[in-house]
Amino acid sequence: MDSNVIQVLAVDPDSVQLTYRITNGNTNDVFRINSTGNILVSKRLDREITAFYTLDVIAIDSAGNNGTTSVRISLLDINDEAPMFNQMSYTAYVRENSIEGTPVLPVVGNSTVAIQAVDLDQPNTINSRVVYSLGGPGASRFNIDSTSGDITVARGDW
Ligand SMILES: [Ca+2]
Ligand SMILES: [Ca+2]
Ligand SMILES: [Ca+2]
Repeated sequence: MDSNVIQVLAVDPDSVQLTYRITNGNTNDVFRINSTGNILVSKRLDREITAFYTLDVIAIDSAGNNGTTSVRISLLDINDEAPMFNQMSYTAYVRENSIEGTPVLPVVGNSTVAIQAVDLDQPNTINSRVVYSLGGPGASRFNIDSTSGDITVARGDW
């Protein structure tokens, strides 16, 4: 925390001591500005909640005259979100004489559902890419598409 984001500097020909304030855009007070115009992180940032900030910053001299600027801050993603499945568990039914490649379709009520996990990190980056695999007893009897999550029967010789 308290890492320096940016320094804003205002110049005033007839005043040495300026006061800086963030007047707008500082959602949840995640940033603060110090007496030298440095904008610091003061709370934990989360790109998955707020990815961009536009701060209005004001510099005030001893007579109350002021100047304003705006500071745009973009949060760069880190891989801090885990994939989450759309169901806590899945149930599927497969006939015992099913041949290799038969789809294994989980059912909820009367309809089939796709096995799918979402990862809230930045879309279309490695940070949000989900790779599916199977584990546990009997996993060798089935194949899963690592990209789509679709499960099929691997061998029919039950
Ligand atoms: Ca996050
Ligand atoms: Ca992730
Ligand atoms: Ca993230």
